[in-house]
Amino acid sequence: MVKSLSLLVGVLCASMASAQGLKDIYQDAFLIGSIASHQQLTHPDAQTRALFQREFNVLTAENDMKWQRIYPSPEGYNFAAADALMQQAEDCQCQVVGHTLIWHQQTPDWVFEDESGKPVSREVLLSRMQSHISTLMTRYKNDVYGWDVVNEALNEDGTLRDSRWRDIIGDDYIAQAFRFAAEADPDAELYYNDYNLNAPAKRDGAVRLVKSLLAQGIKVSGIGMQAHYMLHSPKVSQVEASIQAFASLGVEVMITELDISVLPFPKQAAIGAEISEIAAYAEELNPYAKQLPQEVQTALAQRYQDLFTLFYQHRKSISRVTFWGTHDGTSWKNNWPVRGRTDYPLLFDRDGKPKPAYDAVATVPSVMAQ
Ligand code: 9MR
Repeated sequence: MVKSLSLLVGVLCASMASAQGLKDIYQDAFLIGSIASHQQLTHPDAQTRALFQREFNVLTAENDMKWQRIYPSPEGYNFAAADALMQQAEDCQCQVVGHTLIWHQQTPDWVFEDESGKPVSREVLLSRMQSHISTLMTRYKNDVYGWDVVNEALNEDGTLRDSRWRDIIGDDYIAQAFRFAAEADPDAELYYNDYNLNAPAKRDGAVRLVKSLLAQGIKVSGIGMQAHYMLHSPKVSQVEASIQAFASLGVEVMITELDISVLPFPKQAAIGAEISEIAAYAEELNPYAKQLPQEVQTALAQRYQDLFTLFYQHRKSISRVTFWGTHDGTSWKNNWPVRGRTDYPLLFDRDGKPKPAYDAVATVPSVMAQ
């Protein structure tokens, strides 16, 4: 009797343990997020659904809320995929982050032009900006708790990037976007999101930018560090310095687009996530086309563990860690900065099975509690 009871307890504990996902393991620390690709939104499969249910408590659309997708032409909006995201989120009891309202990429030319193709005036562009922000934020007021209001507005040296937004409106386009967002949904969290924020010059640029917005009385709730990392860079200490610098502004810090490439980085491409920088394919840039060698798998697990140890140490400042992809097969890293490679940047393999990196991440809180 005693024996069978302890066996039963053992089985129950084991099944409870396997029912625990990262969202449960990190529930006292920060939200754990994933993205939903177009395919996953429009043709949701049981495996992805199960993964969302078990592992994550916050979702972001990978592409389907970007201007080009949701408002491709002046004829009107296409909300189908974004609406599907809200449904998926409800199914997995996940919260939703809106990505992204204002970006220099993926915004159709018509937004900046009049009917004859000439650039519109500052007033016209501001009014289009306001209308777009208000349309999305009003429609998803009850579903989306936080928005990437402005994405990737900085150069690597920390200065403001040239873009059609900036050319036509002026340097205050960022402030205007945040003001419009605060008006559209006063309850929503509003974020500035960018890549390479670990690099000192860009980190300083983000600090200057957000400090200046806050000084003007503009609401900024948090800074999203995208975190498209590699096995050996950036250094954990650099990431930590940025977390500390952003937290000291009094805003939330989020790791918003985490993935770790194991592939060589072509010299001609700028490290980061500038999607226009594509380098030519070469066999030597695709060394693990068939499979990932054990030692690289182990190094990836160690790298994930080191980063999550850091994130967990700074859990008071970090509100969310979102992976940019569910499993390796769907990652954008297979096609950037070189098209057609086989990369292994996430916690789940191409069959949706947890990799050693998953276990490494899952054990951080209990190891640190000892
Ligand atoms: O992962 C996204 C990829 O599928 C798209 O082709 C690309 C362009 O829209 O955007 C990728 O996601 C980017 C994100 O929206 C902003 N930060 C950089 C990400 C990787 O390029």
